[in-house]
Amino acid sequence: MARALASLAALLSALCVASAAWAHATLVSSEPADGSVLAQPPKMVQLHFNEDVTPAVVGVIDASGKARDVATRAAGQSVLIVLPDDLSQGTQIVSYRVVSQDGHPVSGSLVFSIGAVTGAAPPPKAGPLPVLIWLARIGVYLGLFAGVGGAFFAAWIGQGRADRRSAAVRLPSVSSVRWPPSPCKGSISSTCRSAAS
Ligand SMILES: [Cu+2]
Repeated sequence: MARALASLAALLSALCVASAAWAHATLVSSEPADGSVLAQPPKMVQLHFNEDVTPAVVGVIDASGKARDVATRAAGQSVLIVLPDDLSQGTQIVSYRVVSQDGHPVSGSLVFSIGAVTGAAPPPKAGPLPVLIWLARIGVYLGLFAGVGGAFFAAWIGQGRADRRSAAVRLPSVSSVRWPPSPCKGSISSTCRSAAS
């Protein structure tokens, strides 16, 4: 029963999310179109949505990977993005975040290229560095393990030797040692005092 209720709740929440998503503004088209290659740098990018939107954050990353400041203007269901006039040849990335009429933010991005497609996005910093870090870590762990293990081993072996040595030294004198030693030696308990008196 609880399980059925839980799945019903999950279904209802999924439906809510879905209906909320339907109410969000969606990008219908853009000029230039996503992925297009242009001969000349465009003056602006126009984003056309299915409902009125308010631009929140709009950014352009140029072909050299540099973030550029752009001016934006809302015009009903469209957002106009005025581009810098010194965009270099290559692929530019336009990212946008707009607010739907229901107050929900919608974000997305599109790319267009001037002249030719280039790798506009800087490659993620992968390569030999992480491998070196991992090797160093493994080395530290191995060293730690060997160090602790070695110290333990040395202590253990050394302890064993010391025990054998002290035992060998002590053994001949065992007969001269009274065992067990008197429990009252150095004790101040009342039973010991009464026994001593
Ligand atoms: Cu919404």
